[in-house]
Amino acid sequence: MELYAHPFSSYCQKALIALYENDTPFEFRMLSPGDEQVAAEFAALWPLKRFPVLVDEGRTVLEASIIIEHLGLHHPGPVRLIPEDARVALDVRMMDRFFDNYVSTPMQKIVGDSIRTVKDRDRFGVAEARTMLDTAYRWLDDRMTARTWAAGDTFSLADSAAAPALFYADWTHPIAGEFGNVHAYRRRLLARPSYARAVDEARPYRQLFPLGAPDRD
Ligand SMILES: N[C@@H](CCC(=O)N[C@@H](CS)C(=O)NCC(=O)O)C(=O)O
Repeated sequence: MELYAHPFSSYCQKALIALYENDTPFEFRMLSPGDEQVAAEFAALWPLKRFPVLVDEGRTVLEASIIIEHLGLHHPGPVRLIPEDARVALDVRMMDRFFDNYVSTPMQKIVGDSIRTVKDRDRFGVAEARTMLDTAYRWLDDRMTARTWAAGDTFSLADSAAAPALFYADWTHPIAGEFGNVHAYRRRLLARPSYARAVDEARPYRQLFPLGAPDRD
């Protein structure tokens, strides 16, 4: 398998967690600026140019969640990120959508806006994104009161989405101190060996963070 990705990208880290959880072998096709060969392969695979993209025996798999579903179906390992019980899996997928849509998306909005020229900035959209993050943090804090992982006691797809989402969201729009359950959950995610590895591999690229990476994590 080949993964077109960059180590500092949040959605790539989401897919890498799944690969690292089961030590699944793959070739990292690094999307680094200046590597025109990889860039051309990637653009041919997916004209929308959103990463990660997985290629498995000629099949192109788009979207981090679907890559994780694909790995669970075609390359299962001891760690199952999608529970076999379909009812439990539904809760996992619901939380996966929560982290993508209501944490990662507003985080990306704020970060993306910061690299626009001043005249192209979207103040209204950024304010909306900050409000969405505050509401999402509050809801999640309540949800995590008695949980270790997002969908219960077992690490899952939802936690693979949560780890980079909360990692970068806290850098972008800090999680308020009152949300102790979210902070504790973020710490658990950072201590998970698969995510700790992804974070370590991305350390050399921290200067890419447009808002300035804080000196922690
Ligand atoms: N819905 C996609 C989102 C992927 C995504 O937004 N990736 C970012 C990197 S974290 C990207 O491709 N950015 C490049 C761009 O926006 O041009 C997924 O779940 O994989």
